[in-house]
Amino acid sequence: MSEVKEMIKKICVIGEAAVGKTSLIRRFVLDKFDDRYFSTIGTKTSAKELQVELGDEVTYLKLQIWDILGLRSFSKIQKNAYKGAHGAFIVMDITRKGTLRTLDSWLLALYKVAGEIPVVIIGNKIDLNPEFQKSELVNIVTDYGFPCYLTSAKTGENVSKSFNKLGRMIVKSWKPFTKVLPKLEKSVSPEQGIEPELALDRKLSIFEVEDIIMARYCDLLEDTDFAMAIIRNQFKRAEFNFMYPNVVGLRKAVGYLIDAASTSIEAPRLEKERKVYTNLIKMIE
Ligand SMILES: Nc1nc2c(ncn2[C@@H]2O[C@H](COP(=O)(O)OP(=O)(O)OP(=O)(O)O)[C@@H](O)[C@H]2O)c(=O)[nH]1
Ligand SMILES: [Mg+2]
Repeated sequence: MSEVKEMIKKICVIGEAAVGKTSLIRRFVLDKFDDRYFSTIGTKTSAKELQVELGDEVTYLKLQIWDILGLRSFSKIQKNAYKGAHGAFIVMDITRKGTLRTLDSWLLALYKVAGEIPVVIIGNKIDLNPEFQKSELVNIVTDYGFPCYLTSAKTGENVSKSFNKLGRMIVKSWKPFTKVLPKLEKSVSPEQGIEPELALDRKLSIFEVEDIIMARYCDLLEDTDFAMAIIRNQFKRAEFNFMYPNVVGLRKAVGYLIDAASTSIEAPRLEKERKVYTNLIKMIE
C-alpha cells in the first residue's frame, strides 16, 4: 500500500525587477497572464497544492509562495522574506542578458539567510525569443547542479513543470553538488548587489528609506503578510507610487501607516516608530 504524507513548505520567487516573477506565480496559481507591469510592493504570498509521487510515497505538498519585489534597493525586505524558506526560484529574463549575470548575488543573499535550500533556475519570456539556447542558462549553473527551465508566463510553457520540479526537490531534501556558500562569499563582490550595513551618518536614498520603513513596519506588526497588505492599501490611499517616490508622498504614506497600526500597537511604541520614520525621511539626500 502506498504511503500518504502532507507537508506545508515556503518557497520564494526571486530575481531582478520585471523578469516576470509575479507573472509566473499568477500563471501557476490562477492560470492567467497580464501584459501590464505593476512592480510588486514588498512581498505578497499565495498558495497552491501539489501532489508529488516518489515511488510508493505520495506527498500532498502545500506551497506557500512568496513573491518578492526585485528592485535591488529593497534588500532588507528581500532578506526578511527569505527567512524559513524551503526552496526558491531564481528568475532571469532571457531578453535582458544582464539579468543572466545576476544569479550568484541572488543566490548568496538567499543562502546566507535560508541555508543551502533547493533552487530551480528560470529563464523566462521564452515566447519573445524562441531561438534562445538553453545551454546559455545551463552554463551559468553547472557548478551547483540546479535544474533550469526556459519558461513563458505568457503562454504557460514549462511553468507547472518548474513548480513540480521544485516540489519534488523539496520532498527529496535535495542539496547542491558542493557547499555553495563559501564559494559564493569569495566570488561575489559587494557591487553585485550585496549592500553593506547602513552607516547612519550618511545620507540615504529615498528607496533605502522606503526599504527600511517597510521592513520595520513588518517587524512592528510581527506579521509580514498582514503588514504588506496594510502597506499596499495605505500607499494606494495616499496615492503614493513607491517606484516613483517623492518625499512629500512618502511622509503622507507614513502618516497613514502609523494611523493604521494604532488599533494594534500601543501609543508610546507607535510614537517612537513615527519618530524613527520621520528622522529617516530627513536623512534622504
Ligand atoms: N512576453 C512575455 N512577457 C512577460 C512574461 N512574463 C512577464 N512578462 C511581462 O513582463 C513584465 C514584468 O512582469 P512581472 O511579473 O510584473 O515582473 P516581476 O519580476 O514580478 O517584477 P517586480 O515585482 O518589479 O520585481 C510585465 O509586463 C509582464 O506582462 C513572459 O513570459 N512573456
Ligand atoms: Mg512582481
